[in-house]
Amino acid sequence: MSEGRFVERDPYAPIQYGYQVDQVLCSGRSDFQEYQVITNPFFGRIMILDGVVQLTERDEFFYHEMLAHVPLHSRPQPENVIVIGGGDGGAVREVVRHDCVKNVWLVDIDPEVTRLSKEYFPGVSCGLSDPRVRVLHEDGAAFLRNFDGRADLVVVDSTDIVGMAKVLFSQQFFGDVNRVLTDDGLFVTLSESLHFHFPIVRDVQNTMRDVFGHADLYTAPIATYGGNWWCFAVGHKGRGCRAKVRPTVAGTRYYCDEIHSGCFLPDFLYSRLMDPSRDRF
Ligand code: AG3
Repeated sequence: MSEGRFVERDPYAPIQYGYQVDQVLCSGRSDFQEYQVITNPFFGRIMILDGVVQLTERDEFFYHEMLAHVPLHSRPQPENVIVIGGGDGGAVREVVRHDCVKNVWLVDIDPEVTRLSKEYFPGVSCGLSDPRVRVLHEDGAAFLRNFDGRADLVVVDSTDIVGMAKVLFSQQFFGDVNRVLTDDGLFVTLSESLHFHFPIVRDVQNTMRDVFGHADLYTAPIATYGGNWWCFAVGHKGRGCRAKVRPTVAGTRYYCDEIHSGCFLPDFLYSRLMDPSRDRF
């Protein structure tokens, strides 16, 4: 970071985003990754891990709301939720808006992310103090392998699909998720951008189909993630999450009935995505 400017090192994007830096609030290295918290006049505070923007005060809620509320509103009474990654607490903040949820396990390998979020992003980390939430700093893949309960929803909120996050997109990890899910359970994970990462999005769909039997895809506009047309991949055992079965919980700023029904990829685009001879729409 030099001369008041941060240029993102996005692993897969064909363009690079640059941000004006007003202040560097902190910068260092945890046991797992480099981190920075900076301020920008437009986005507010920004958390950066290994040179990639993870969240900004301005647009984080689009991502976190969509990650949690699309799957949760598709079930009458989800009770047990596991979030892998997401140590900042943004996804958990949305999960705990659901009164029916009884237990949330947040499993992020890096305690530093949680510490940074508590210190610099109180509006993101606030859900972590909810009594239903257990925060564990350990390997998420190992946690799932050893988990002996069942979950109605497993969410992966990781960094991009490189380095230590890669295992969270493997057939083997998906298999462990599948074992933990109830028969009507759902698995949701980030799946990069349709503009920039077409084959990656397809690969995740194919792996999900193999493991869970069914896969689906919904999207949301995220200002700060490369490609912007951001994907959420859903693995399920027969009943997906297209139908919303409960009124919207209080407190959302983006998610609502219209967004739920409009966020899934239309069939004509989905079939192009899944056509193995294509690498773009
Ligand atoms: N998890 C998704 C980060 C993806 C960032 N990618 C990028 N900027 N190219 C973020 C964690 C927030 N809870």
